[in-house]
Formats: sequence, C-alpha cells, structure tokens
Amino acid sequence: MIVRRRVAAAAGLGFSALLLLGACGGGGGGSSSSYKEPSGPSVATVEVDAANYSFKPDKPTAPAGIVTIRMKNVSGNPHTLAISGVDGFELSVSGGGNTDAGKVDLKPGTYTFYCTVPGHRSAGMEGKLTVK
Ligand SMILES: [Cu+2]
Repeated sequence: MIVRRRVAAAAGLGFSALLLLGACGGGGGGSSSSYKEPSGPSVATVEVDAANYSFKPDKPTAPAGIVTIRMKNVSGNPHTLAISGVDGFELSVSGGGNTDAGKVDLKPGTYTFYCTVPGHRSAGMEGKLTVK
C-alpha cells in the first residue's frame, strides 16, 4: 500500500510540473507564439483598417523586405489579420479603435491576407497585398 501511494504522489508531481512548463511558454507579444518577427528596421508600413467585414484598403502594395503591417479596428467587433504563406503571423484587434502591428519579411509576390474570426473571411474579409 505505502509503495503504491508514493508512486501516485510522484506521478502527480510530474503532471503539475508539466502544467507549469506549459503555462510559462508563449511569452509576450499577443500574436501567435510560433511566429518569429524579423529583426531589423522595416522599409515600409502598410496601414489597413478592419471593418465589418472588409479590409480598407483591400489591395495595398509594399516594397520587398521587412514591412510593418498595422491594422486599426474601425468596427466594434474583434478582427485578426493573417497572411497566407507567412506561417504564424497574426495581428489581432479586439474593440473599436484598437490597433496592432507586426513585422513581416516579404519577397516579391502577391499575398492573400484575411481575418481568421469564424465567418469573417467568407463574408468578404480578405485582401491582396502586392509586394514589388
Ligand atoms: Cu474579422
């Protein structure tokens, strides 16, 4: 009996330690933890307004290189901005007037960006960023 109790206690401790480790991951920033923002200055800033349910402008352009994407919420609903082909990058604005910004390193091409809130992209909340 005593031996079994000890084993159970040890297993319980291990589980708690795992939970603690999980809780400590992530770090600040607010965006997805899997995304690593490029270091270095950005060569341009793309400003996008998030409305219900569209981005304005929805066809911005940017030079190639490290670009800052800044999103402002001009609606009362939460919105996000993710970019196809840029894994883990996601801006997020909760209430109206909130802004979020992040840097991406972009090669020339056309990138689709969209809101990840369920139903928003299908309602028209996407755009195309052209990088030259
Ligand atoms: Cu949205």
